[in-house]
Amino acid sequence: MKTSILPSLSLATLDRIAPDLRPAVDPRELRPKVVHFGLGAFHRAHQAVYTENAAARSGEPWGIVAVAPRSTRVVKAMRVQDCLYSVTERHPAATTTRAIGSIVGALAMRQDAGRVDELLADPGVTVLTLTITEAGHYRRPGTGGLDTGAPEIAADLAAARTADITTVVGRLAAGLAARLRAGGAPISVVSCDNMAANGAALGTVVRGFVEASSWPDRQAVLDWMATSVAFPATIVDRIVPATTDADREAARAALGVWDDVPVVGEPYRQWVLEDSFAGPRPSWELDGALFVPDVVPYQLTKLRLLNGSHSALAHLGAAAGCATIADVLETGWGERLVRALSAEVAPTLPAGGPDPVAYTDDLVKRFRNPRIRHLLRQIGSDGSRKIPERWFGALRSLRAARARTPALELALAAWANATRPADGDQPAGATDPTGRPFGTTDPAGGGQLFGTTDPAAATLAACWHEAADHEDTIRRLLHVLGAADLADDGALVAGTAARLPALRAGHVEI
Ligand code: CS2
Repeated sequence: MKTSILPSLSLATLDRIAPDLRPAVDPRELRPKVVHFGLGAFHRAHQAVYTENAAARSGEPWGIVAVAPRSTRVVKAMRVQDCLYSVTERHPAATTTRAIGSIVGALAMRQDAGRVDELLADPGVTVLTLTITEAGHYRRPGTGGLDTGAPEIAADLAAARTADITTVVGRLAAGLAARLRAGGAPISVVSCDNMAANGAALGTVVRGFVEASSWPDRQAVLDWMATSVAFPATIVDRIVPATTDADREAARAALGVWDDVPVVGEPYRQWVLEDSFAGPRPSWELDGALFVPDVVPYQLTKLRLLNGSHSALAHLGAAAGCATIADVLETGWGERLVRALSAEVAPTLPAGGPDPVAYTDDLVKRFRNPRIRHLLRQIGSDGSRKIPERWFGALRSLRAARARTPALELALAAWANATRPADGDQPAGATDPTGRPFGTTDPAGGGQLFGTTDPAAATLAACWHEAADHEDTIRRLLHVLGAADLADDGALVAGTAARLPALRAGHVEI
């Protein structure tokens, strides 16, 4: 909340901030050449920074128009500031702040549908990037195909106008179809979400939408996508907690003007991209991005070690009463958990990626950074969409090799524990004070034991009421995640269920 009458950061006030804190390029020199979906903190602290540095170092005018799928608040706030905002890097011992100017437009997906249509059809726009979260893909658990039964997708398939489309998957499919109809210039669609084979995963759901549509030219759209739309796989990395009011105050102190949409992140950042673009792109390599023929070794290392540990720390830490990742690393078991999980999972990683031991050493340092308040609740949210990506690939390889998996079982038990309805353990058929059966938790309003949100919260909560015992609960929860094979692994289920009572009592034993 703005607490002073300081002017806002904007093109008009840029000369009030210290020259070395100003953007690396003059935003007025940039052109809209990249469209990004997902105007959150992560995009502003990651791809927007790479794009600005690439534009500054190449002299090419790569500007981003960022589209917010839902929130109009961030769009308004960005527009007030001519889309300028600051990134603060928090090192354990020092802090640096800089204004970023690579975003040249902020649009609301539905309210500004006409402008989004124009940009997606524009041959000058050759790159589309996305941060829409795992849940935003509407993948069918288990198969990864588009969940056409999800009400949002069904509604979008029936939408008469692009302004009525609410999912990014639907919006992207409709935008690509419009691009073909306007001439069909090739375009690269760059997924920046934490999923294995994220490019292919996104391509699958977008194609699934086109196939399920009633567009007369849907086959032509699919044929054109096969030749002219690239979905390179990428791996993005930077720890960026949600912005707080304290961060806004800190940005004000550093800049001397008010920034309503600052972002705060760790100093570390990484971007590895599959070198298979369909057309021109920013020279992100000038800012350290790595273009490689095969991202899989990097992707699995990051997903299984960093994100895998993150989810384990989030669910275990919540059980133990911690609030942030750095808090968990302060406990006796936090670092032990990261090291045990990494050591357990390392044999499943393909050769050609970072050394897992050195990677884990770095992770422990990054997680310990006391200046980064990364809330467990943020990381633990959408667990049903995250943990299959982060744990199940490794779990399946290890179980197939008959290896022991105690760290993953502990993590799985902690996730299961966190899916209990906030109302606590209730007998089957019990109702809450409003007369609703327990387990009909509002998916938008959290309702899980530690306040996390999850699109499957109600279904997961119901597993606790329908199950005969803890092993049965674990089996049911795994079925909700589409992991029937893991639910059939009796030793895994028993090992996981055995951990539940201690976790329920707040004890983490590792
Ligand atoms: C985190 C990630 O919220 C989460 O689930 O695990 O956002 C993580 O911080 C980033 O992937 C780091 O690159």
